[in-house]
Amino acid sequence: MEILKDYLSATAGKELNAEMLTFVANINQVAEQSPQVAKGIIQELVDQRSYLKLIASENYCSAAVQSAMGNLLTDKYAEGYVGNRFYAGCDNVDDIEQLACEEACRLFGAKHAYVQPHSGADANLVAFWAILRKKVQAPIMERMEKKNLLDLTTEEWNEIRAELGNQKMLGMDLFCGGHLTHGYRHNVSGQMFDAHYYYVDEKTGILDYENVRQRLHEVKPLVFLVGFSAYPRNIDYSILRQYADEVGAVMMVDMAHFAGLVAGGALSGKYNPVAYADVVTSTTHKTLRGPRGGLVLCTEEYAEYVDKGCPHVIGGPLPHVMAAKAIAFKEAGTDEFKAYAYKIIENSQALAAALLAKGIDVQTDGTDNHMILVSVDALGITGKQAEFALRECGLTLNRNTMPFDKQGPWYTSGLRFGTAAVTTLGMGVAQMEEIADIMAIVLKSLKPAMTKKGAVSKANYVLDEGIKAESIKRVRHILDGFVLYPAVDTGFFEKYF
Ligand code: DSN
Repeated sequence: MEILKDYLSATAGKELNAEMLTFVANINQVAEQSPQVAKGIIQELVDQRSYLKLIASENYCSAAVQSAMGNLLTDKYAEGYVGNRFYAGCDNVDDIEQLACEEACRLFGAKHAYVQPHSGADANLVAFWAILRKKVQAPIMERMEKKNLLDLTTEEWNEIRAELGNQKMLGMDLFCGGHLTHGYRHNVSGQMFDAHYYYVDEKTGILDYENVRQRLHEVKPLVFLVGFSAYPRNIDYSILRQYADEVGAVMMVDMAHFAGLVAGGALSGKYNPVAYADVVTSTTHKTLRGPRGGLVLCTEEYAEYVDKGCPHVIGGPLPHVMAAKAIAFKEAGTDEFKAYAYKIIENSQALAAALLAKGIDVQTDGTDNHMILVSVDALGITGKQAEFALRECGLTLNRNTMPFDKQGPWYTSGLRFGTAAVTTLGMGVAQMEEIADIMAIVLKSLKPAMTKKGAVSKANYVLDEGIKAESIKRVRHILDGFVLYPAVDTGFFEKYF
């Protein structure tokens, strides 16, 4: 393909557009091997520019983060950790990983950081295993006066395995906003641990601290897991730390969703989990706006165990992604990012308030973070119908279970959405009010379809064509003012694919 050559000749003598040139060069290389893949990349950009990205767990990372990820660092194996590798030639990866760890510690005020996990789920597994090894395996080994697992007899080994598999975890119930990896039976975490749950208040949807304390005293877990993937309110980690100490539990917080709000200082003091937890896990691509990946922060007590994440739990680290994490952590330490973190919350509160004013059932009557939960139950539709209809109307978000949801995790009664991505695009309160208006009109107009057998469908729906056309027009009008990666002209590629 002649894409790069054509671009260079079309722009000869004109001012350099470095971002477009980089994009063209990358697409040119990809297209030479696979035009289909190149087409998919461009189409994804076209689509992301055409829909309002309201998925609470997504964002748009910087061009620098993307460039750090897309290079020859991917070719290097680096099992082990900085200075302790199972492969030769890791000097540069050592430097990059060390830098990323230092940036993460600086950003979050953490004692120790581990930047290898490939995802938030991996980060949680690394953390679980570190806690189990430190709190269960190490004391038994000491009693047995053994230093190496390979020196154990079969009986000793089985004793340790049985003890490791006999530990309790207390986490937030999945339907109340917890995550699959917080002990849900279908997830390995629910099989690794004897998992127990705490719940939000059925009426208010807000965490009931006294109930959490009671559950801690009933269960007496090894791991007290705090954090969520669908909860719109602040959590006071200082109180939960006291409760954890009352029963001697290890306090672990999964801040995957709100790490960017912590990094930017919008969640601070008692709302900053890093100051209180023993171990904190996160993703790096949600509000934190970095590459897709995971992160573990911990006290010195767990550092040597967490550092063994690879090879004990996960496979070879991704050096290119660690490089991108180093960039993202640095970006998140800037004043610009701080303003961004506050703006995310201002926008989500404006969106929630506007929806409430239009009679939409916003859970907990608002939000303290980037996320809004809405129940569509009273509208006579399911979350699945609402999600699909809104997507047809130009809004991308996801259905979500509500606390004590009667529709189950497939159809659900609710929606979850957030403002991290649209805030990155530069949108503000005026756009949130416009989005709320579009959403409310679509949701209120939606009717469930009937099945062939005459029952009310939970999946299919009737969407008024006029409302759909008008919503798309309004969405595109908003997006026209906030173009994603504006330096890139996707129209240039039309003739090639
Ligand atoms: N996929 C992430 C989320 O959307 O919250 C976590 O699983």
